[in-house]
Amino acid sequence: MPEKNLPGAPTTEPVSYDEPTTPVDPPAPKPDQAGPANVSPTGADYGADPTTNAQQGQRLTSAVGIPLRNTDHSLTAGPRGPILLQDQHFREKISHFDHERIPERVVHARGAAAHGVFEANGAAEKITRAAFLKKGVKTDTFVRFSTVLGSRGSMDTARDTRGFATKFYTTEGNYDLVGNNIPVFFIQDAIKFPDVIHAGKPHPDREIPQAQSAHDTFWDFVSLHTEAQHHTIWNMSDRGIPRSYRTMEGFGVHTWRLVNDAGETTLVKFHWKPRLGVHSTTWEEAQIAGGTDPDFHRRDLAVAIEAGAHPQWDFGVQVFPDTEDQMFEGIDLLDPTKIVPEELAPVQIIGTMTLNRNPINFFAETEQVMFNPANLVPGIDVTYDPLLQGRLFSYQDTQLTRLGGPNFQQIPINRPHVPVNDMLRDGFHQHAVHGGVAPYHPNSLDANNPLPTPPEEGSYIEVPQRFEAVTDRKKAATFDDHYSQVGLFFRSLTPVEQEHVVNAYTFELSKCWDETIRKRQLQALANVDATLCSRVATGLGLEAPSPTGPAAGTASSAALSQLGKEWPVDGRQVGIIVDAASDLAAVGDLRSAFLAAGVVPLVVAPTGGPLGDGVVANRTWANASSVEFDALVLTTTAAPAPDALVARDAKAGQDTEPGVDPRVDKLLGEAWRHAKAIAAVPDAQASLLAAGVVDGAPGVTVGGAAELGPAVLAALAKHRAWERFPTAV
Ligand code: HDE
Repeated sequence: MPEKNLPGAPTTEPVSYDEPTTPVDPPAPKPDQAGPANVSPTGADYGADPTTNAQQGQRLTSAVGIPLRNTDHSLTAGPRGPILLQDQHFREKISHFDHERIPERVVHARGAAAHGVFEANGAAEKITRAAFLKKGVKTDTFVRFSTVLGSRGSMDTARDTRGFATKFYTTEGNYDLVGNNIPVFFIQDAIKFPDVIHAGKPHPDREIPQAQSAHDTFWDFVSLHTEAQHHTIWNMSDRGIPRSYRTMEGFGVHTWRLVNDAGETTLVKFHWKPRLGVHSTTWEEAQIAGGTDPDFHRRDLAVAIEAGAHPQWDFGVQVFPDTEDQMFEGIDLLDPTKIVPEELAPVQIIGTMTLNRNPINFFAETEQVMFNPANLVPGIDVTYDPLLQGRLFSYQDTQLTRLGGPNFQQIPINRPHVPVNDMLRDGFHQHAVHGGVAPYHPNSLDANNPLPTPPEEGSYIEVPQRFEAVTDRKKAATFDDHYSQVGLFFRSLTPVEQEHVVNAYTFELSKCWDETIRKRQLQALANVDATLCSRVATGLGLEAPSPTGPAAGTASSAALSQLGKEWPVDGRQVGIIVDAASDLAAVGDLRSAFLAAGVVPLVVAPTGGPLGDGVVANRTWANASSVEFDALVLTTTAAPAPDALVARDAKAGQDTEPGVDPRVDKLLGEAWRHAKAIAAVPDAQASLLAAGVVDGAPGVTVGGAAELGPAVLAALAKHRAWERFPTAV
């Protein structure tokens, strides 16, 4: 290398350079204006879909792809020596584990989810231009059901409101309908949300009770904020303890505004109507399930979908004219503590959703999914319900902490199923490798990309609204009636449902230590319904106060009761109790009959294992719990050996009575108390009686094996035999 060409080197001879003889185009101003290719310089495909970047290949690697020889032993100085700091595999594995948990949702922490498909029937085409509501359009959905108050590990069957949040992956982007199984809310203004949640969550000193409303702070809040009384009576009803996520209604709660192609607007309330009907557990059943199977609802949903009993909901709207005052039949449509009875505005079905696929990974999908009522597609707009207005801020905001930064929309479950071209950049956990130099608008360097969509080509347009108002902190007088619809709800229930409401209030208030709270809540009940108040007061041993407001009305709404119809039995579970004396061939036939009807038969035997005639024990008498079954069939006496009985009774100084094994006795006794169908072969009649089951009572059948299947299916279609229990009214 001649030294003369080095810059700054002393030169003794003139330096010669090669000059270009032909002019060339200047290079592109910046090569990074082009989007980066997804292919490595050596031609390896990095994979366009990051979900495939995990678990590729068969061999264990580190997070950066280094093949590992061993993940069972850390690198130590000798077999009994200390672990070396240089063990990168150890540090990476433990450090990642240390950070595996993210904050749980501040509310609705406990949930379960499933994928599905929504198909529109076209009935909404006249009132909305939303593409996913056009006739025959099928849209992917992801639904997360949840409780509100409990922590992530709390029991499913707590008395609580249930979340019913649906993400529609439409061709116009994601639309989230973030609803509940109760059509009204505790409060009328979003600014009260932290207050009601602080009151409902466990007490801050000892952090108890978990996932319950039966405590002082909750009842302190709802008795002081009488607007909460409507939501509270729904909680105290059977709606607060659903049998299954599959048997819950869903409600959008707020009034929403739909816009059609002509720009005309309509107000609507959204409803999900379960094809399986609305069903609940009994209170005792909910409590037993909370102990024996805290995952009761989560398991039920997953098992039903796995078994092919895909739950379905019809999606409907109540429709109201978009008048200036946004009132309908005297009801302020902007007040989220009010329903519009279905008699005044029927629910019109606009499509059907089927949940047909369980998530592959709970954390990646169910935990990381985010919903936001502000994710709206063209054709759906908001109203000025003050609760909704606050929600439009809260959901985007909460994810910053929960999902750790502003890029949560890039998480696979949250991504839309359409192309995205935003100008959001950088931030924690950025997964996109954005090309170009001009993430601003307008620009000339990227040819003004991305281009806005003109309104006539389908961009989102906020409905123009005129305002003339004086700012203040107060609610409209039309929000003031806190009682009449609470009474409407109570009056619309059947006597047995009313009995459950009375029992729930009595139980919950009896758990309040402070008598002032109990009395204040009784005062609210006096304003709702005199009978309800006096029955709860009797249970609490307190005086029933007189109403302080206007006299209760007399109207009722049939749609508010859960009972009185027959529904499909898909995915219900029947326990068939057997032992060595059972006719196993008949049991096999019974199983087949149940399976053919879409019902899951579970054989409950003294021990596990194959029993003969192709019948296998699914549960044992010891590990089965009555709450797993919607009905029981007893195919044997299930009596303990006579010797044991005689010995027991002799010890107690009694004559020997027919007995039933205590484990089976418990199953039958609970099924009886929970109003479930019970069937038995004639030989087992004495065992039924011994367990306290009344032969011939509603929902109880004794008969030949061929009769039992149809009898149980008929009883299951009614959900429960509530007639077994006399009510106080
Ligand atoms: Fe929510 N709510 N909410 N809520 N909500 C959340 O968002 C909030 C309300 C509902 O499965 C949070 O991502 C405010 C009504 C469901 O991921 C949070 C107010 C209704 C879910 C939040 C309400 C709901 C949430 C917590 C009063 C029924 C679970 C985690 C204005 C129409 C969604 C999250 C899921 C979750 C705020 C009231 C339904 C904190 C401020 C009314 C189903 O953002």
